[in-house]
Amino acid sequence: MPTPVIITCAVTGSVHTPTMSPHLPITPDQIAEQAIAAAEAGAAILHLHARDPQTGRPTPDPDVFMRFLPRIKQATDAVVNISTGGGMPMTVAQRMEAAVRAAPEMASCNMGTMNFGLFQALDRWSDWHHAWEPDFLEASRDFVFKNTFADIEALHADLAEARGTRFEYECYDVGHLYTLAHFVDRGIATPPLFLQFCLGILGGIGADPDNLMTLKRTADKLFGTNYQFSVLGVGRHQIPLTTMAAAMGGNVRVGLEDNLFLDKGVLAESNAQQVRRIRQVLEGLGRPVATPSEARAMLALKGGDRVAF
Ligand code: KMH
Ligand code: ZN
Repeated sequence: MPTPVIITCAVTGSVHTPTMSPHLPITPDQIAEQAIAAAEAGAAILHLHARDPQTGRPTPDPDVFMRFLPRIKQATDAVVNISTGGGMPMTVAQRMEAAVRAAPEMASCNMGTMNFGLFQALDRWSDWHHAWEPDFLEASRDFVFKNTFADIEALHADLAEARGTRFEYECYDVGHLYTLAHFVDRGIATPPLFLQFCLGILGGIGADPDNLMTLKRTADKLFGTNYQFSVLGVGRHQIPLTTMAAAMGGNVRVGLEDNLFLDKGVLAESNAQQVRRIRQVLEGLGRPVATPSEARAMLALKGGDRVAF
């Protein structure tokens, strides 16, 4: 039997802003509805951020997360993965608050301090719905996405050790794999690892097939068979790179956090639409889609009944 593919759906994120798409979920109701529909379409993992319901600005407020997490849990069996990457200009402490409160099965762990340029979007959109949007994008020119060794240690102490949460290790460059190997050597990060190769962020590795091969080869060298990898490609690279990942035996991440479109010039009307699109690809490749319980077994997760929401 071919191994099943875990589809992660990253539902809203903190990279896109409300003007860019009317379909970007903003309110707790919208985030819950789209997350549930994505799970029904085949996503085994839901990667979640929160937004201020009035303005759409990314927020770390655990109370806002708590307005949609229980609803998602009641309606689906999907694995809930809470971002600790947050969004600009949150501090690392703020970014961890929701995951610490909710003790989810999974959280993201970003593997290096880096630039994270969003300001190129200023050339593509105008007539902003909210004054904060252009200011937010412009601020990325001088923002440091901070993920130091101490930050990664703190995440493992407060989430993995204290709460049994396991990580989606967000790797934006080859060096991030070596940082993860360092944490494995120290016994802090433990297999089976779930690596998310993030290609196409301005500040990280570029979105092309050769770079994906390099990431995979490096991970093979460092982690042997003790890991699973998944791929996200930003914007128009989403489907080509996730298709390549699936053909290479990996897992895939889709969702409006990473790409607002379904086809060139055509906005995706929902996260579920993107999940269905990659599902068609997987079916064509003859790779079965992992159920949430298969994903739990593959990633050694603690179970959906052991969370605090
Ligand atoms: N926005 C993605 C490129 C996180 O939430 O921790 C990476 C991400 C980070 O999802
Ligand atoms: Zn995210």
